[in-house]
Amino acid sequence: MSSSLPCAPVSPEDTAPIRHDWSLEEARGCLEQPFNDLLFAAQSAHRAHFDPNRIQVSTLLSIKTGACPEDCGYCAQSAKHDTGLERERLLPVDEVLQAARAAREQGATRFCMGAAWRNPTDNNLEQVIEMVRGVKALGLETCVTLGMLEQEQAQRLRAAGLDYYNHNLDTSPEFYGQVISTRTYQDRLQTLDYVREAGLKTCSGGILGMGESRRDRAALLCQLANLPAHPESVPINLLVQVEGTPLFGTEALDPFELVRTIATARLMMPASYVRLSAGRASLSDELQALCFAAGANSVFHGDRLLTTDNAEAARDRQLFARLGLQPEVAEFEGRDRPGACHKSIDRQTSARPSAAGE
Ligand code: SAM
Ligand code: DTB
Ligand code: SF4
Repeated sequence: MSSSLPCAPVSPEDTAPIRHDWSLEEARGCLEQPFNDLLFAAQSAHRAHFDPNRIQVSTLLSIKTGACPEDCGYCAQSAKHDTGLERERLLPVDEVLQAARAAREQGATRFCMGAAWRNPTDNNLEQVIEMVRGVKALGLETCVTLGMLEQEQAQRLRAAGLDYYNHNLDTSPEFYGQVISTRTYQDRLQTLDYVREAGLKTCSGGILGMGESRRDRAALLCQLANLPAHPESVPINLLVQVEGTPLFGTEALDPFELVRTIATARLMMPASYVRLSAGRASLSDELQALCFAAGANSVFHGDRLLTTDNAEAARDRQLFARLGLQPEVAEFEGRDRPGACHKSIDRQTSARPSAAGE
């Protein structure tokens, strides 16, 4: 049937608008709708802002492992839990650069460095800045996750050329106190403010499967989507249960809840990368494919995460090939290399001055 209406081009903002006024009821409504309706809506939003067959690939390295003073109930690295983890000092810069070179050879475009700190000292920061400079010089995007920052520390990282800062809200404000007692939700939001105001890109998401409710998952997504700018990258971690942590033995999450949460994150933050993050090693290929169909378009690639195993790199390569997923290609000096394709970046650089959160 033909329509008499003029056929106007549809912009991504029309089909999948960027909003910052999500109510908890709306978020829950998205999460709870029939699975097929949710997936259809999420796919439409994904296609409005991205090439759905491209995947962003990051590699993670623990630059300082264990003996963390925080008591996060999920974490192998807290000094408060007996997980048998060996404490390690901050890695030397050349070792980090060697790992970054290997990651680049494996096709990573971003190199993420994680440290088991409550917050970095200024001396720690100086050493991390050296790593950031070295990794950037290899043509990789840089991301670090170092715990809470002071305003000036965020500015120093930006001045050194850091691209992303990872700082997760993890769960809803209401459930947070049941998982972590050594810092508050407000502390996390404050660091996110400093990071954004310093001009860094934000990577912030959460963990599913910690015994939280669907309401908590909806509330986490509301917190992220109602920030002044959407995090450019939203990692959705599935709890990796580590023996010796308080959350070890938590009842496993219904895997469809993971898919639903990814789809809802895609709907609420349509121009952001949604990363299917920790927990992938335990997912079947079919479940991962459902997560990609629901709008996940980024992963950690490489055999290890920080202290636990990731999905094996060889298995990833086979899975991407079977699904026709193309890893994104790195950008240099703000220009796309031939073959690089990212609808959202193209649009943002031509029409919109800042990234996902406008
Ligand atoms: N210490 C810094 C901090 O907490 O911000 C940075 C490192 S910390 C390990 C980074 C993130 O990893 C946490 O915020 C949490 O979301 C995630 N994470 C840690 N342990 C995890 C686990 N066992 N399963 C899933 N995600 C985990
Ligand atoms: C994020 O959201 N997930 C990564 C990264 N940011 C730093 C960490 C996952 C850690 C998984 C448990 C571990 O290996 O210790
Ligand atoms: Fe420390 Fe980060 Fe682990 Fe919490 S999540 S215990 S802050 S390393």
